Amino acid sequence: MFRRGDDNGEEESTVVLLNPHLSELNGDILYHLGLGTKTHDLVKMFGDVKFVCMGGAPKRMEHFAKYILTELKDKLPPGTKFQDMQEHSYRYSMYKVGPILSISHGIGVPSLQILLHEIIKLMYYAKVKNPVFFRIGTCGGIGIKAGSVVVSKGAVNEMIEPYYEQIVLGVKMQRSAKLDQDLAQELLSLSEPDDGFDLISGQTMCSYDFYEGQGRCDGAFCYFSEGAKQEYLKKLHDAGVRNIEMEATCFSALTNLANIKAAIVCVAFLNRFEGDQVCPPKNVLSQWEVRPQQIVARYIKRHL
Ligand code: R2B
Ligand code: URA
Repeated sequence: MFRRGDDNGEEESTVVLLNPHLSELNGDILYHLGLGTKTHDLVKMFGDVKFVCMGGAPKRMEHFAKYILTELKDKLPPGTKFQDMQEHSYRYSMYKVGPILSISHGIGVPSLQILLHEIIKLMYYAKVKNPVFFRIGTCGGIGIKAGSVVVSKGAVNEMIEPYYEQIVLGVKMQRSAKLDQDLAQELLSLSEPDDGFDLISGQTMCSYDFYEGQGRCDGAFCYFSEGAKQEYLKKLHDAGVRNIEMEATCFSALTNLANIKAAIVCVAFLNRFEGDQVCPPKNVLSQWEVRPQQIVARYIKRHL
């Protein structure tokens, strides 16, 4: 394990970096974030961060940052403003509201994984203590009502195996796709009677594809029958899977590896037993997208 030297008497970050090569670098460039240890005072810019919230779409994460500012007004340090960090970020949209970072990760594991490498290093260089990471996203539900919100117990891959597999130097590496169970339980407890939606606990299946990989029959290609699809969805359901999305295994595995508390909260746009197409109009989907944000905002409010 590599921990940064405590050269100026300040406390170290609690984020674990497992890369011994980093100590040999003459400064580290976080290329996709447009930040660097030599060019930016990362402790000053990000040292106060406590919560890192990620989601696929840039607009959603901008909305979340603004939403959190109004929701948590009384809890945030006086003078806290909405900061658009776009000028720094090269590929991802990034917003900061006091101790909360809101960042878009794009679609799928490769995009998310690059962001996670750089954000985990950022937490470390900024000497952040005990950050909590959230993915607030969208998904397809399995046997649940459209509009329901799923708090993930853990993640599985398309073979229903509880790990994230990556090929490194031509060798398959398997990393456990674990999430913090206490955090998940606490999020579930934040449901309120007049929320108007169900908050559900379940395993999350992560696919590398939106179409065939998620057992959809409406992609450009499909070589299986509707019956085979239903059978696969039933197999997932029997294994405790309640939703399908495209980042969960990587998100769980890398936060777990870095010893970062993390949770995934996603709203289901449809029940996959009933179809493949996302049918609700945009305004309905936009309203639903706020639901995971509401739950995470309640958690942050409680812990600020
Ligand atoms: C859910 O929705 C996106 C695909 O439409 C993807 O990022 C995901 O995980
Ligand atoms: N996102 C997914 O990955 N799948 C869905 O079915 C809906 C949203």
